[in-house]
Amino acid sequence: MTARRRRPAIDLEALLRDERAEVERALARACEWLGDELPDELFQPARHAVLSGGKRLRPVLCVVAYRACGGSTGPAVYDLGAAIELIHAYSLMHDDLPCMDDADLRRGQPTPHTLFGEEATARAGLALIPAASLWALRASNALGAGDAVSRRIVSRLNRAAGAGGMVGGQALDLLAEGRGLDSTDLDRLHHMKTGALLTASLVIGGIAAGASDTTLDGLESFGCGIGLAFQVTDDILDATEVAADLGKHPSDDLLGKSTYVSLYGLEEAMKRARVHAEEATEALRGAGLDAPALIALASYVVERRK
Ligand code: GRG
Repeated sequence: MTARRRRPAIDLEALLRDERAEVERALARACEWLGDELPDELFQPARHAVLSGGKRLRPVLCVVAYRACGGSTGPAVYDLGAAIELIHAYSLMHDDLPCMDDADLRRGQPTPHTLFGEEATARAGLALIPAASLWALRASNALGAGDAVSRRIVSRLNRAAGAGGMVGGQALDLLAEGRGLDSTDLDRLHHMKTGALLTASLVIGGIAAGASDTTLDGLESFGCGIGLAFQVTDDILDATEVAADLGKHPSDDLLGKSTYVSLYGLEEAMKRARVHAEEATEALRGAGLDAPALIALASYVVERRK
């Protein structure tokens, strides 16, 4: 008798395809609004950065967490996810500038400053920061959230993006260039630089859906786990894939940064990525959140090829 394989609970490919299609529509709406808000000199680089593809992981996490916490999906929650992606887009624009990583290729496309110039790109990136908050507020109002919930959402987005999160992590990263970091410092750096916005995406989805504190704590721990899993995997891909397949250049190794692969070696880094993803999944279960789509996304984070 042939063993029958169990059907996976979630069709990850279909989930990503469908969610990304909605996210792209929401980003197009955000860009239409940005076109009215920004002078053309700033709008062009901003639009390029926002609409140039990418995995759209942050908005997808936000929407999937929202649904897992009982929210019923409609355009407004995708707009909320798009607000988070505006912050992500600005961070990549600035990270790629000549004064930082000096990257010419991202998502298989020329980076904004190579097309629109450094000054316009730096300013357009800055313009996206307040725009993200305004767009999140608008989405939160459209979801029918009261003032207190809207405040929590916008405050969480800004805390994740700011000195205690992504900006702080980037500052640590810049200071660490050319120096070897130990595992505690490397985890701390990436917990802030990458993990804070990924975690906020989940928690914001939960807050918008009215989740309990226990559930939000579960999402928080899940986010910390997948944040580290994501970064370890990024380092593995950086070390093993060629720039043309990854769609980005230069690699962290070329930039003289400490990576999980330089710290642990390839095999051990792969093991650690899987362990972080498993711990994330356990944290969700521990909080009593039955969320197969989030668990599927935790696997995606370590199995992706880009
Ligand atoms: C100057 C201190 C200072 C701060 C400026 C530039 C900046 C603020 C922060 C950048 C932080 C940064 C680059 C975070 C991103 C980390 C990351 C994992 C990026 C790649 O994310 P993916 O793989 O990208 O989700 P896609 O292309 O799929 O959207």
